[in-house]
Amino acid sequence: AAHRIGHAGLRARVMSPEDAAGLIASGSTVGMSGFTGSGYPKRVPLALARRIEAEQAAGRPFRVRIWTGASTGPELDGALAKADGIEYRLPYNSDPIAREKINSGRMHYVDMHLSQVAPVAWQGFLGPLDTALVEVSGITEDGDLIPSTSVGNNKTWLERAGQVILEVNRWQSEALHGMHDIYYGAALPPNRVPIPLVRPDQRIGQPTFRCDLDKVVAVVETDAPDRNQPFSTPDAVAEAIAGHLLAFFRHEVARGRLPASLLPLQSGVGNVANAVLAGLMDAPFDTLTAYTEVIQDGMLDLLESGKLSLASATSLSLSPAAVERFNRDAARFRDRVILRPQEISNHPELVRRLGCLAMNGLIEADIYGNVNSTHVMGSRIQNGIGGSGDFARNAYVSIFMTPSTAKGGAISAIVPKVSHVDHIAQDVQVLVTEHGLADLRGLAPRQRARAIIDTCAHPDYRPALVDYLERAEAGSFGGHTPTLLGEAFAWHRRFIETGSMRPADGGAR
Ligand code: 0RQ
Repeated sequence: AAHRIGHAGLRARVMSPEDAAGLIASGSTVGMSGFTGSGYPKRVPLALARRIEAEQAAGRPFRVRIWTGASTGPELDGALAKADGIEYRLPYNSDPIAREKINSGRMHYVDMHLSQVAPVAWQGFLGPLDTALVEVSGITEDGDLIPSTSVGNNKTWLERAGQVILEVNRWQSEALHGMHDIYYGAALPPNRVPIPLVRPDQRIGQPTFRCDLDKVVAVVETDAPDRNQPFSTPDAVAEAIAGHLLAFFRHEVARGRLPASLLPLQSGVGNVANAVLAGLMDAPFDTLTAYTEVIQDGMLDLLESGKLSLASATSLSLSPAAVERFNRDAARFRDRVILRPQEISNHPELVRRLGCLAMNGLIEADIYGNVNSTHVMGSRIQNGIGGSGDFARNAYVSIFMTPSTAKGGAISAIVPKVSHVDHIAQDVQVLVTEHGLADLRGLAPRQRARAIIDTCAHPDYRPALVDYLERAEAGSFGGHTPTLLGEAFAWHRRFIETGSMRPADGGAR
């Protein structure tokens, strides 16, 4: 891997992951690279976890504060959480062990909008950043850093941190060089200026990170893959959701409300999102673009087929098979993939200007179209809000999609009242399940409720929702958004008590 480190001075700072982990102090804050399982450091966090375990076994408490881009991988979040070594973490997490620590109260977790992490760090509200621990795919002769498969908040971590540790991962394709666009024009108020990006395919920055080389205390060589997970082939539910959504796009084009090549697509992570992208392969839309957060398999297929002319994101999140295709052909993708800092990929100003079509998943929605993306039964975190808020509020059309039930039908995804709110009704314009698509634009709360119940709810739960709505309309304190305060969470309570939201007696309540 030596040739990946072009700068002689940095070559001289190569050391073992154990020695590098030794430079991280207990109680300190570490800004790590990594976004949706891509581009995260893989060897130093594992070595740090072992060190933490040894310290704790010797009766010396050792915990660190972790900032990242978004979710990382088992060698980082998993290993450090298992060692009970994370005192505080932000933002988005999807690691099961970290999730368990958060939900058992062992770890503080700050679930922020992903576009806001870097600016808030610059504002100083998060306190000092001691160490940046960043995976790169190479270092140039001049000491510029070639980013890896995600950009995330790395620019900010490298600039803000007191010391820098680099992991140079030779497993990553060398053809990544040139794919990134690192924007250096961001400033804080009152000096903030418009971001000069008016098309998704524009480059407004440079392909590498700058770094003050005096701050680099360690360079570690790595040869390990990202956490690339396979996607399951879309099931009938995902295909039905995709079908409704594509019919909606065709309808909007026919009505002249969307151009024939649509508008820049934003797609959340997960199997339903991937099914929608797969559906676009056969849909009558060409020269599509994506201005999104994550490029997953479905988008790679669209790029390969030429349906998608360009994808802008902050990270790749591909299955092992897709990674192989990507690496084989990375030079070809370089012109049509742009990876940017997450504050740019998700920037509200840009999402609004470009008019993104936002498509995100959810945990549950209520009859008025408020959306809970994060908390099961109002209190247990699943993952986090991720970039869904950045896109949903500012999108041209904000779409949320979900199977109508969860846990084998024991849970209705449409409930009288969401047990936690991430996206208020104003930010939820279209709701889609396998049963249909509710276009909520321009509808008042009671009209939204009828549309959502009739179109999106599972037929097994529809009568109970209608019954609730009718009694709320008759007996609510106010009539604008009829609500029975004493009953609004009865479905969640019933699930916690009985394991199912279905009324035990088959009755409506
Ligand atoms: O849990 O695996 O334990 O069974 O939630 O649900 O149906 O597999 O759906 O993968 O699309 O995830 C909202 C979590 C949906 C995701 C969420 C349980 C369900 C399962 C996953 P199990 P599915 P998906 C930009 C966009 C927030 C971030 C975001 C997410 C698990 O989309 O994290 O949008 N979104 N980012 O059983 C109890 C319910 C449930 C439920 C689902 N009502 N009650 N459990 N589950 N609904 C991209 C980024 O920011 C990175």
